Amino acid sequence: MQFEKAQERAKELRDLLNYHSHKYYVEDNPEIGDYEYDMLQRELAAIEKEYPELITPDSPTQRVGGSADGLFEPVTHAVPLESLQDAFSLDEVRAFDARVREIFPDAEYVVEPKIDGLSVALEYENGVFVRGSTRGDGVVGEDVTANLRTVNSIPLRLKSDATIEVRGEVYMPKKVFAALVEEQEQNGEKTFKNPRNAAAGSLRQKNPKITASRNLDIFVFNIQQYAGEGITGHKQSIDFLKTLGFKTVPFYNKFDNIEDVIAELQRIGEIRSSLPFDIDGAVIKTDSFAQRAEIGSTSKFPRWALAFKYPPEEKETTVVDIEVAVGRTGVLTPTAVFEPVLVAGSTVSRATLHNQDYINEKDIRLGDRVVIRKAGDIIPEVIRVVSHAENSEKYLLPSVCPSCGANVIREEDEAAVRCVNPECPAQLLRNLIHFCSRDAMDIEGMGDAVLEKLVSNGLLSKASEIYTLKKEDFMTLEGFKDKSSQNLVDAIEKSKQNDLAKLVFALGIRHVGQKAGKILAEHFETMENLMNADLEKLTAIEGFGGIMAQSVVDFFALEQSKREIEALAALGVNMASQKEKIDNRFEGKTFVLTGTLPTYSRNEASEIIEKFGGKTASSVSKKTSYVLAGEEAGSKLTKAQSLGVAIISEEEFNEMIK
Ligand code: 0OX
Repeated sequence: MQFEKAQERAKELRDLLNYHSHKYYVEDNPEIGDYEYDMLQRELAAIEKEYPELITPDSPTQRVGGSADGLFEPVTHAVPLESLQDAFSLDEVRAFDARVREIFPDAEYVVEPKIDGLSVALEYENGVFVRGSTRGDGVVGEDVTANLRTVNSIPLRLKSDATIEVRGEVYMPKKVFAALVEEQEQNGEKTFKNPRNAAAGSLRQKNPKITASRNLDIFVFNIQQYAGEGITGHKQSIDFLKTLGFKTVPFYNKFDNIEDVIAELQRIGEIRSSLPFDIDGAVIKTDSFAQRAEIGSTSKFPRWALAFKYPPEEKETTVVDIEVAVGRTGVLTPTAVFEPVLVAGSTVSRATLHNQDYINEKDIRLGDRVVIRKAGDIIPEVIRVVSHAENSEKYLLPSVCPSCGANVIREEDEAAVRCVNPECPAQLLRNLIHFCSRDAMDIEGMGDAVLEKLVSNGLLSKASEIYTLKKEDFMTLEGFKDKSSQNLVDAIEKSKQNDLAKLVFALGIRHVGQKAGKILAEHFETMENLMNADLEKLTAIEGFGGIMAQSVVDFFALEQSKREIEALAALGVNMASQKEKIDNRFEGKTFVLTGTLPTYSRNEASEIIEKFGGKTASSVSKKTSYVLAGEEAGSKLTKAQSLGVAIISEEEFNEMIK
């Protein structure tokens, strides 16, 4: 990969990984599965290997596990709890074998399921459980002894008086998880996303009673420290742990060649979904301890072990429908509905198809046989089409909005198809909130809550109806009295006099912000002129881009938009720009505002400047006439000083406009 490309992609990957890592570790609410996360992490690691200069201290590849958050006492592990090197293909498994056999041609391996839970260390003194801790970053974990005691399968006393430290994986059985999620749903609580997160959340409870109620379980798979003699290999060590009373990994067969190891990996892959616990792979370990010592470890993982990760389970099914929903922003989102199938432990029947490009790329059609999987064993997705139904046609998103029937549009460079109808019920509340907001029509008191009530009571179905509301209508709303209702009616009445600029912004035309609203109002002076403007006229305006111009044309092309404007006009809303100039004392002068002014908001100051024929700009240059500076003015002030531009306070400004 070229350096510039690698640099760009590395940043993208770091941002993505940091985002998902936060979702997973901090919010306990992952959006993607471990498999996808691993793939992204690998891609980044590969780039960083090629260009080590791209490694940054905040790169997710530099993080080894999570860090303790201070709630539980730290425990420094006497023997680190190492992590495992991952492999995603059988070629990588064979390469691992080749490396081992270079040193030990007679190596033997043990294959275990890789339990998807949390690693813990358990310490026993003279056969008594004395301390249990989480893995943490492998070197320092947290003391969770009290919580681990509640796990019934952890022996509190061993069958011998051994002094020993072992490692195991605490997990939540699938059935326990299902029951817990059902209970959480019934209680209206947030549910855990998967058994691993449920186990992690349960083990880090401050109250051990809660941990106890969660029915966690454990599989022990390693001796960390033991003074006893005579144990020379892994399989033997697990047999020994069993005799001490531990619940050990359920299968750990030994093989003397890699093809048999691979057959075992495949066998485990096949029984995976029927196991009563989640696994995220299988672990291959060199059996002989003497050989392990020779083979050694890297700074991160042992070279004598490998974690083989299974790709997510895939299933075939038939697409019976494609449903299209309109979101609050007007975006149309297609969802495939298919014949229900059991994948990775639960039945699924829907998957998002994202947008038209996604559908085109995979050529998904109604009636298709498709392969689906759960990304990270959580979110269902269609991976590919197996075969099209007979006589099927390419699927196209509807050309009209399924919610309101208005024509939809697709903007250049955008994957989404959108409904821009101002009356579309799916977007109504959001549009109304915008319409009434301070920088738009500025109707004081018409906030989210009031508008929501008006909509749900059937009193509002479009913005123009705001101007038909009467005092009595407000009186029907909970909490409204005579005075508060009158205040709202007055605020609505007052907003009719707003400048055209505010109304243009209030219409919620995509890409047309407050500034563009002003430019349009000043340029066209009346709503009628604006509505009649074509693309050519619009693009000719200074400061007005092609995307904005197209968006304005699309908006006014809609019948619903025209009707809405007519209704607003008929109800007395001002449709003209009233830039009454007081005088032209600021003609040819450009002001830049910076910092917080004592009394004026930025908008108010700009309006005053414009009323005296001046202009405002966002950055300081030689052409700037004045910088109007308030408190905490930053770099603009410094720039003005260096360019010798006049800097004035609000007080001086007030003098100028007297
Ligand atoms: C598991 C599991 C995790 C011992 C040396 C490096 C990793 N989650 O089931 N880790 C290991 O091995 C350790 N084995 C396992 N079975």
